[in-house]
Amino acid sequence: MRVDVISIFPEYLAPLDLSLIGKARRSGLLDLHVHDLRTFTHDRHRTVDDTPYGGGAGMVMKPEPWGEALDHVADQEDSRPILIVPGPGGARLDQSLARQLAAADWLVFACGRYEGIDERVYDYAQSTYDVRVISLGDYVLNGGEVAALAIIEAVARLVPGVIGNAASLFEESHEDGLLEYPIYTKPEQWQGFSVPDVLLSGDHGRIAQWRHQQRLDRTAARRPDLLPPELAGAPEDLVVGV
Ligand code: 6GU
Repeated sequence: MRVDVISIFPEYLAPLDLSLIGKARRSGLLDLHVHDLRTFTHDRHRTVDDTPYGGGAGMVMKPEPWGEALDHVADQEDSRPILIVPGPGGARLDQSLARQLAAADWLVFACGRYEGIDERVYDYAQSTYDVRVISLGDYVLNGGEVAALAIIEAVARLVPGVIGNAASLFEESHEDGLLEYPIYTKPEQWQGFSVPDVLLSGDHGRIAQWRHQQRLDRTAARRPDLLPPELAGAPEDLVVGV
């Protein structure tokens, strides 16, 4: 998969050299390029923002540097990349969208700052890109960079080969609509807290049943919105709090 990120703070993307994503880059599974938006300015101050037409607070990112940056990136190959613009006004990222994005050959991230990017950039980009505005959730970050990091991590780990143990991708929260069960390792006793007996029983049937119940309980307690409708109003012995 190819990934390009355009930002006025390319240093924000430095963590993409670390851990599994860094390894995927070095192995060639992930072809990642970070571009400095200011490269595409032509004035002495390398200006990327200006005041909003119609008035209002804050500054707006100017269209010209974005137009040039998007042309420069898309010029490098001839397929139609997905352009992801991270922003609180976008469609919420979830595991199913991450899976959809992981199937793409090429993602480009346009990280906005200030109040956002001049709206005409979205219109202009449509001719070359499949444009998607994506949000992490209902709160506001200062810019798209941290969101791009999160989206890239959520997506890249689903690209075949990026995670060594592919089985670990199936047994995790949000893969089948329930949160994950609690996990324990040695020692058996720690700070007066014990590992639940059932996990030491060797009875795999009971363990599987216990884990499933834990998943239901946790989901009911922490994320009732995720519970399937047939369990949402279930009696307390089925979904009790954690
Ligand atoms: Cl994707 N961007 C920004 N700037 N703020 C956000 C967000 C994204 N998701 C939630 N808040």
